Parts: sequence; C-alpha cells; structure tokens
Amino acid sequence: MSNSDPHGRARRRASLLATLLLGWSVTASGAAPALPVMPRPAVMNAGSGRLMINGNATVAVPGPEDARVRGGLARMLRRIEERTGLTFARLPDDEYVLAANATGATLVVQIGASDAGFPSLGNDESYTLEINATQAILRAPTTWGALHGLATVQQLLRADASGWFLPAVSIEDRPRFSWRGLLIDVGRHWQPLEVIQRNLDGMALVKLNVLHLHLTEDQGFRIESRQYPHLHELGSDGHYFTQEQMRGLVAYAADRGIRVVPEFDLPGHATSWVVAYPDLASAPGPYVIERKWGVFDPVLDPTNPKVYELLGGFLGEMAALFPDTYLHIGGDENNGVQWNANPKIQAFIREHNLKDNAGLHAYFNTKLNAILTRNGKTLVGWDEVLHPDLPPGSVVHSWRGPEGIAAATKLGFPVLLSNGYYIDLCHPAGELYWNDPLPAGNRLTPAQRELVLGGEATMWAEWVTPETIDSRIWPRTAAIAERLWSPSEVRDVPDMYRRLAVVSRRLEDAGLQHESFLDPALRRLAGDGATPAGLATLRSFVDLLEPVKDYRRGEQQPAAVQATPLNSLVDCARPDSEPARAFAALAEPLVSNSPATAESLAAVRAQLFAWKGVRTILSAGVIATAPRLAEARPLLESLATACDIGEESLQLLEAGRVPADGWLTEKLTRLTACAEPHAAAELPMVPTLRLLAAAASEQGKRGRLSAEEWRQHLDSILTPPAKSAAP
Ligand code: TNX
Repeated sequence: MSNSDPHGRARRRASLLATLLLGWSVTASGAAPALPVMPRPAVMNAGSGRLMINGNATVAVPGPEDARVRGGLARMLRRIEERTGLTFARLPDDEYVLAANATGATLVVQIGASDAGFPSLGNDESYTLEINATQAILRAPTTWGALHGLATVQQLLRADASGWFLPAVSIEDRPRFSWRGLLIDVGRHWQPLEVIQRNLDGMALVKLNVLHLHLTEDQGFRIESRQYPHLHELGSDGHYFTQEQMRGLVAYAADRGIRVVPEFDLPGHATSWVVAYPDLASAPGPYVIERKWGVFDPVLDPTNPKVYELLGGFLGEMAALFPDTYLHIGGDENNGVQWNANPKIQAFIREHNLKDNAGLHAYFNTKLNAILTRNGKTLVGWDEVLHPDLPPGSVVHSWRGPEGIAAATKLGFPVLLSNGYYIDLCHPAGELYWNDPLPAGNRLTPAQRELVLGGEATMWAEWVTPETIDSRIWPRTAAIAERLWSPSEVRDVPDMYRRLAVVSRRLEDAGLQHESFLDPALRRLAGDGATPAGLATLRSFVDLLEPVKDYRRGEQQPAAVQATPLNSLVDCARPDSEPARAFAALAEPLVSNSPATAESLAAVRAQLFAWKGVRTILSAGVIATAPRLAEARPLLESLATACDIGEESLQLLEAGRVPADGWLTEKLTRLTACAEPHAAAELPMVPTLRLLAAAASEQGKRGRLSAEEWRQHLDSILTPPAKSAAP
C-alpha cells in the first residue's frame, strides 16, 4: 500500500542478528528468569518468601475516596476469583468488603490524590509495590499509578502445590514514555463496541494508555454526527458509534487510565465523507463507499470554503465529544491525483504562493488548526503534515520512521513513532520489541529527545474482522507495551517471549479472544464430517503456519474486497508461530559450532517426523472432504519436502559426513520453493531448515571457526538472507 517501509525491515534485520547472539548469551550465562510481569517494572527486586492468597484475603484502601481505584480493585479481585476459584467477602450490594484499617489487610492500596477527571498526557503514572510474607502495599501518588500497580499485582499471582500466592518483591515503577498507544482502525472492517472494550481491558493489563480510534476512512465513516447526519448515514453501511456509545467508551477507557484520541483522516482517505457531500471533493462526484484496499484518489478541496464550514461544525461537535486535548487529523497518503487534475486548485496554489501540493496541504492544516484551537484542541497528524508552517506544539506521528522523527524534532515538534509497530504486517514480537522510539546510538540532540513522546501499535483493519482482530493485536502488542514502558536496557528477547506466553493467558482472562476464536473457526473450515482427531491435527498444522508479512497478503489475494469473508486458513494462522520458534531453539545446538549431540539430533528428528505425520493424516483425512481446506494442500506438501531435507541434514550431521558438491545448492533451491506462500500463508520453520542444511554441508569447516565466525559463515552462505531463524 505504502511504497515506503512502515515496518522498517532493513533496520530490524540487523537488530535481529544481534538479538540472536545477545539473547542467547544472556540465557546461557544463567540469568535467573524474571518474574512473569509485562511490561517489566523499572526496578524490581525479588525478596524471599511469599504472601499466600486465600478466601480470607482482605483489602484496605486508606486515603481519599477514588471511584476509579475502587473499580480497578473490583475488576482485579474478580479476575483473581475467576482464576483461583476463591470467593472474597462481599457486602449485600455485592461490593467487596474493605478492611477498616491497613494493619491486618492482605493488600493495602494507598493513593496520594484522587483524580476524577479524564486522564491526560504527562500524568504521573508511577507506583511502588512492596510484597512480603504478611502484606502487599501498593502506593501511588495518583489514580493512574494505582491502576497500573493493580495490573502488576494481578500479573504477579501464581500457584504451586502450596496454593495461590504473590511472590515477595519490591517494585518501583514508572513509564519511560508518556504516550503508549494502540491504534484501532474501525473504518476498513467495522469493529463493534465489545471488541473495543475487551481490547481496552487488554491495554490496561499491559499499561498502554492511549486508544487511537481511526474513525473515518475511504471504506467507512464510523461516528455519528448530529450536525451532519448524512456523513454517518450514507458513509457507514449502518456501522458506526453513536455519540452516546462513544461517551460511554471514553468513560470506560478513562476508568482504566486510558485516553481516547480520535482520528478523522483528512484531506485524503476521504471517500466516505464525499459520498454524502460530493461537492467537497476535488473532482466531481458522485462517489460510493470504497470496497477495496489501497490508496485512493478522493480528497477534500482545500480551496472550497464549504469544506471549512462543514469541518468547523463537525470538529466542534467531536471536540465536545472527546475530552482529550489531542485530536488526530490524519493527513497521510494524499496521492495528489485529484489536486493535479483540477485547474482551479492549481491556480489557487499559484495565486496564494503555496508552491505545490505540499504547500496546499500545509494551508489546509493551518485552517484546520484554527478550528482545533478554537475548540481547545492540539493537532496530531501523520508524517506528511510536517511543514515549517505547522503550528507549534502539533504532534507529528511517524509512520516513516527515524528520518521522520529526526525531521520533525529538528523543527521542534513533539513526535510519536508507529513505523516498526505495524502489527497488521504480521512480524514477530521479537522484531517489534527491538523497535525503539529512541534507539541506542540515535543522533538526536537532548532537546530533540525530549520531544519523543512515545509510540503506538497500529491495527490497520484491511485484513481483520471482529473474530480475528484480537489474534492480530495480542499477545504481540504486549511486547510493544514493554518497549514503551520499561527501561531501554530491558531487551532480552528469550526472556520477553517467556513472559509473553504468560501474559497472553492473563489477556485471555481479561476477555480477549486471540486463542479462543480458533477452534470454532477450524471446525467451520473442516466441515461437519471432521473427527476430533482430525481437528486436533489441523490445529497443530495451523499453529505452525504464519500469515505472509508486509503487503504480500494484498498481492496474494488481489481480488479481496470488504465483503470477502476473512475466516480461511490464513486467518486462523497467527503471526509469530510458537512451534516454529520452539523448533529454532531445538535446532540451535545443531547449527552451533560444536558437534551434534545424539540428544539434539533425536529431538529435531522427532519433530520432523511428527510434522510429516501431520501431512499424512490431514491429506488423507479432513482435507479430502473439506473444500475450504483444499488450499492447505500445497503447504502440506512443502512441509513434507522441507522435513525430508531436514532429515537428510540430520543424517549428514550424525555421520559427520560432508555431502557431495552441489548438494547444498539443490537443497536450498528446494527449500526456497517450500518457503513460497500459498493462500497468503507460509511455513515459518523453513529458515531453520535452511540453516540446518548449511550447517550439515559446511561442517568440515566448523572446527576452524569461532562460534561467531561460524554463524557468519553460515549466514553468508544463505544470502540473500531469507529471514533469520531467530527465536
Ligand atoms: C498505511 S501509513 C496507512 C493505512 C493502511 C496501512 C496498512 C498510514 C498513516 N496509512 O491507511 O491501513 O498502511 O498497513
């Protein structure tokens, strides 16, 4: 879609190699696995002992009355009840009983000052938590810090044979960045209220504090306008938030310490606006709601006074609806087609000395900003809004990356990073995790660094529905949440993945459906005749697949439109396959520079054998009778071929035998074919099998090279590097 690189691939490939080396060496040095809390607190020291939790646990909330903290506490206690099966004491009105004084209470929540207003940028979000064998004490100067502390308590709860407990620990926590967001695009595929609510619950659990709602797009206008009802009536197919619903959602978010920043994408991405008001476009209508994906021509006409009249009314209405100071006006990807083709617009550019389309865009933003200022709002826009005339204090949201950040901060504008956090592009958590708004070695001045407010994960919704969206957001977004909250030194990838697996369960407890959507979806694909054993095998195959990355899905499925059902094989596949990562770890000793051990050989062999079994079982069974699974066949054949090659590599390694000339070239060619996507899904363990083949073929040189040289040698043989087999 974008011809630039919003995922920042090149940069990250280099980091991944470093991850691989660093990550494993940290583990190898025997660092104790951290407590499964995510994001990792700024300071966390494990104590000795544990605070047992049973049905008699009590909570005291001395200090000012705070409805939000009471609400957060009740949600936490309920989740603990649901996990443990305990029932804590309640009053007749069903509220939890609070202890009269702190002395004997199991948990004490002590806040400094209560804040009944809406959360805002720069709030103090810090807290401390002290847990010993008799008591847990959470202290926070604000409501917001207390809510974060409760999320930490909830994540710390564990069990073993002796029962449920909180480990003794001493935590001092505060965020590294003050703007930690998740963008949800409700324009491309509509996402109803309950989807947004459960995602707000997930965000609260990992301390994200901004929900960026992308409310208008070519494919849908998703908010009620009372002044201009044609906007939502004609532009939404009936799928939009009413103002009343939105007010409730903003309150729901605020109760969880989350700001809601709305985006009205202007002047491009504007088809759904001009369905109702074709006169506002830069070319004659009529227009219909866009049903495809891409960058389209319709753009508002900045030379038309009626545009500002409508925006004045509409944005005034929205300013009253959304309490946050910041309001996002988009500004991305105007392809210029309509402006270039309109002589009146080009004449306007000349007459007003605006130079070019960028000058006209800046003129438009100045007018827009006057409307926002009148309504007490500060403008946020994508990279393209950057212009020396942009009003001071406006925030530049960078989808382009470090260059965008450098350019905007040089002109003194605060910035947000989303480049590299495009979760819709399906890259693994390990890659997202290494992407840093302020990477080590950045060339920004201290003043520029101060302007980096944080970042946002972006859930663009071309390829997700309410059924699958959670699986594209979670659990990977928890890794981004950690990058934005925790100190920059927290970057041990294997440790992150260990904790991510646990937080993923807690996200499920919070109501997210990134795991639970799968079995019903597979039953639908397999059809009514599928046996339980067939379904279980299908599940293990799908767990192994990944959706294609970047913009390849659109290339694979060019005919897809808004109405295309997104519930086929690729929609069941999830980014960052856990079994593929586990396989890379299993094969790690065999691609190191020490000789293969019988144990490693057996482990890898058993996995390859099992995967070949998956092919045999599915081909003859469930796939034979399910039309929707026919597209799995080429992937299963590739899987079997790749496993055969893996077995050959194992034989060579076991025998210590170097194959004949040409063996590796032939195997790599075949493995490249196995890595080819089908139906927009691909096999993520192929890179590990390429590495294994190279290790087998080159083993004669292994003894002469250091661990690092050996790995570099293998990598150089595998160029052009497909992708790293990093965990
Ligand atoms: C670019 S970069 C977009 C979105 C698309 C997204 C898909 C930017 C601000 N806009 O409109 O949905 O790519 O990855």
